[in-house]
Amino acid sequence: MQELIKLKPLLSEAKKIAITHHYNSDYDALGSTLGLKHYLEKLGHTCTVISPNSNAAYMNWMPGIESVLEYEQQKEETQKVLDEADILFCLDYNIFHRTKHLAPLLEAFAKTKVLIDHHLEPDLASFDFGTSTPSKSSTAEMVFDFIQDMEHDAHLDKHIASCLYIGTVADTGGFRYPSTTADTMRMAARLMETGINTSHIQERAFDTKTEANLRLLGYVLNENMQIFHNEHSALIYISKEVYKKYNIKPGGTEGLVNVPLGIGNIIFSTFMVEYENEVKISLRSQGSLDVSKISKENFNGGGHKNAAGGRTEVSLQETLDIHKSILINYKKQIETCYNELQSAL
Ligand SMILES: [Mn+2]
Repeated sequence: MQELIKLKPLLSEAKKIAITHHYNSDYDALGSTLGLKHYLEKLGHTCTVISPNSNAAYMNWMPGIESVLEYEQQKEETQKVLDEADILFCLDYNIFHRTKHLAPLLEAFAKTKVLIDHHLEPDLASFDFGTSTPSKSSTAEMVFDFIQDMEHDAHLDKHIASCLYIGTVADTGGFRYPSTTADTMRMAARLMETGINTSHIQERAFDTKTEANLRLLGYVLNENMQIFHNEHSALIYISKEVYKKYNIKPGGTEGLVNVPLGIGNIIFSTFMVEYENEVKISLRSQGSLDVSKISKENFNGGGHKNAAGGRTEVSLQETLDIHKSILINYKKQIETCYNELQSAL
């Protein structure tokens, strides 16, 4: 894979460009892809953002979202865009299977493939150009860096800025996670200078709860949250029955995994949802505790050091048993990490 900036000559004349992100989009996935689209269109290219599946309705405020193709609903249109595209951009994922059913189409794409991503363990051999930097706060920040490296700062406008801003805010937990750097803050300042209303953007982005969401939160915190004070750990789980009873929509449990970290001595949080044939798991940690490693070793998953996902194909009860064994097997590491955090600052 060649450096991203080596792509510059290819972008010197108008191209047809397809831009993709991972399955079940989040604000960084859509913010980075739409931000890149708005930028590349200013250079005269024709761009289409392709989402592997439907995007949550609460994201419909994003500039350009109405033009996004959703593969699972628009298979023929997607195939046509990919057939005609000269360049395929892959953002906020680094291996094709993260796009699920869209993956075979992307693997078959025979022209230039470009990676921009910040997850661990990239499949570099699949891409011609790109950048893979796990220390970066967000893919949105990497798109900003690309625009700077192209010496196109003057092209930044409100549409590009809104998209990149919300992607970064979401992936840094509001500039809170350790991936937030001085560069991240300088970028935020530059994006604000375009005139975007950051306060309004965050209200539109995050004040999206429904009454059912809040009642579900009340229920699971009361009934299905376990706190293991000695292990500095917490667990929340949702069974199939509860999922149905509260009529949970995709994205409706977003952020629940972070809630127990609000307890001062909790630094490791696990969240499980039981579906028909699988249990999906989200893991969060603070400090040096590497949950992407824990997920890889126990839940067939991966992600970032402090935020990872995984899944099992066994019952919820068996998955809860795996969690029990994690608390035993990693107790020392969790303890060490907790002590580091106590002595920090
Ligand atoms: Mn991201």
